[in-house]
Amino acid sequence: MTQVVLSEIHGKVGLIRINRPEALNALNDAVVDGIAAAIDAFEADDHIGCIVLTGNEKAFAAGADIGFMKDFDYMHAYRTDFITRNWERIKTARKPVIAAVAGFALGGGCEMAMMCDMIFAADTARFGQPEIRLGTLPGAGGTQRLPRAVGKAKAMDLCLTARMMDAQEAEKAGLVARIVPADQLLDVTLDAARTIASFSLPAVMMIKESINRAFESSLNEGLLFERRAFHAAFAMEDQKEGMAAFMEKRKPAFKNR
Ligand code: DAK
Repeated sequence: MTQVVLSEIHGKVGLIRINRPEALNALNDAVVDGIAAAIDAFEADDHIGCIVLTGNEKAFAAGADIGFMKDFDYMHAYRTDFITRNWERIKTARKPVIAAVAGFALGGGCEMAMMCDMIFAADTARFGQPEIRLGTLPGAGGTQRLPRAVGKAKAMDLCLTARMMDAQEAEKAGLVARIVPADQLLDVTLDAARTIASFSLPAVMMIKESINRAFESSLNEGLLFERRAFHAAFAMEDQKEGMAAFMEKRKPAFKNR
């Protein structure tokens, strides 16, 4: 049987590939369980400092698998906690997760990319929330994360008309961190992930946690959270090492402590 999720280790970076090319990487339970299991493994591995989630050149993921869910009734969706149970694993990852998106990122695929900490897009990437066409709505965060990323006007436009947004528009709107020529997407994303993984992991995690706080709290609460984390960083050996290395004009040797 084909493995619908492949995971590889590239130095200190964990790479997860969604692998259902025949269905444009449509997301079913097996795929999302596989992604969750790969994240579990990379989170538990002290040698991994950053995770990359990608699809193939045609699709990151063209949405939740329509054939899989079309006959669900309310009680089934509610009792099995459809989407939530395994999808939330991306959100709870403490190490950074970068989505490398080429081709389609639609519906649940766009929502999954938005659950990651940032999106690197190939110039072929196309984002959209076309659920309205299916007589339903985004259900994995699209109506909440998209307006936070691109603003209300564009989120309404995308969710209500089902149109797709290309990489340029997505970058201009703030959904995407970088656009990369398609044939370089993985190399550039892995390079950025390697850079992140070369730093002190606890410092990386504190930065991720603090930035995420910006979306969960008032400015003052967020600033207080950041200040506490900053003060706590003085308890880290890596802070002593990082600052000593700067003063001594040498490369720091972080120990993730
Ligand atoms: N599900 C299942 N199969 C899919 C699929 C999908 N989302 N998208 C594509 N495929 C399959 C096609 O059926 C086709 O299979 P075969 O006919 O070859 O067997 C194959 O992938 C290739 O697709 P096409 O032949 O259609 O390829 P084209 O290049 O012509 O078109 C396309 C590409 C992306 C424009 C088109 O495939 C398309 O419109 N796909 C559907 C996109 C879509 O509507 N995505 C949103 C799905 S709904 C929830 C949370 C979240 C969600 C639901 C609930 N809860 C919390 C309850 C999320 C919902 C969604 O994501």
